[in-house]
Amino acid sequence: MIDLRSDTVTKPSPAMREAMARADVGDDIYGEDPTVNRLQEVGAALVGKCAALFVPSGTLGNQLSLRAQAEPGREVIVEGQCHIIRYEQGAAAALAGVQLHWVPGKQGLMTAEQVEAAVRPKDPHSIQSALICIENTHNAGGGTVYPLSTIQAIRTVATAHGVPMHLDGARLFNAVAASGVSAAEYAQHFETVTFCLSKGLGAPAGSLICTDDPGLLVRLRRFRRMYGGAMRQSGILAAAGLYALEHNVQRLAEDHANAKRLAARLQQIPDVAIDPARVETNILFFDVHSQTLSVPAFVAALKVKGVLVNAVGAQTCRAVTHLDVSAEAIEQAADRIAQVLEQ
Ligand code: TLP
Repeated sequence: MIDLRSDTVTKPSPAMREAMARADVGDDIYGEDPTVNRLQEVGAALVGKCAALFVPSGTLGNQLSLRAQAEPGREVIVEGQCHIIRYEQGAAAALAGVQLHWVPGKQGLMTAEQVEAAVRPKDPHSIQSALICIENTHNAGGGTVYPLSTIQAIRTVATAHGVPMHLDGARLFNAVAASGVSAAEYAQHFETVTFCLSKGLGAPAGSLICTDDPGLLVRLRRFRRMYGGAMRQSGILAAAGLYALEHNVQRLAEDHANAKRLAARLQQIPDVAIDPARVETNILFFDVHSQTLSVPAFVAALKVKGVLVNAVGAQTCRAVTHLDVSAEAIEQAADRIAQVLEQ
């Protein structure tokens, strides 16, 4: 099966499993797991922050960052198609008690002018803006990469209004691989930065929330416990994360090349609409305009042929490349997509 539904589907390699089996562990709620501590140090250093907190998922990383920086009844500025809005089960409202103020982005990217317009005035009637969130790369936008200059401009707005910033960097290292901008260059503009170990980096679970603020770290740790995300001998998972950071960051460019390869092949198929120029990283969206197959029927027929993609709209599918899909498998997937649509 060639699984292109997401880069979350990667399985730990034998070498990663070996690192997990060998991990030295302790009770992380006492701060005594040496492997978790090491991962937190390495991860924080990678993004140029002082400290990091290991959490089980990217969703929890986002939600703790919201909860720790925005009081209930405050407003968080986000882009309209971001993961926090679409895929976190309303947690911002249900758990953090914040109101999301969404800005319509272009392929997921907001401008500084839009963010400036979204910040509420500090008057006695207005709700107060507590946090600005950016997603880089932007998942629903098509794996789009924020230009550093846009982030800098949004930061200038945030600083002028005294509003902190959070980066949902679930795929931050994909942005790094595509742009050549370092993780630290991106991260310096944010109070909190999350990145996932369990997507293109290939670990089975885990994300890090990175920050320079020791007070914020205490709050994040307390809310992690409140939300049920504090773990005990989690060094077994952290060892996978360390392995991922050591071995799987540099190779992300291969996934981007595979996504571009797939886009080029899909462009040749008459019933498929795709703009290969919009494929910046490892996520691609394509439209299916078949006279005979609806998108769900296309996805089902493709599954029978051994290829999985996600239907994400009436006409639209998402395919994501990752370390368990080779260039050869990408060619096979393209062949099978063409066959299904020809039949
Ligand atoms: N994205 C998943 C699904 O939840 C949609 C995927 O298959 O792409 N931020 C961003 C930008 C993400 O894309 C995701 C996962 C998360 C946060 C949450 O990570 P997890 O799944 O670890 O909670």
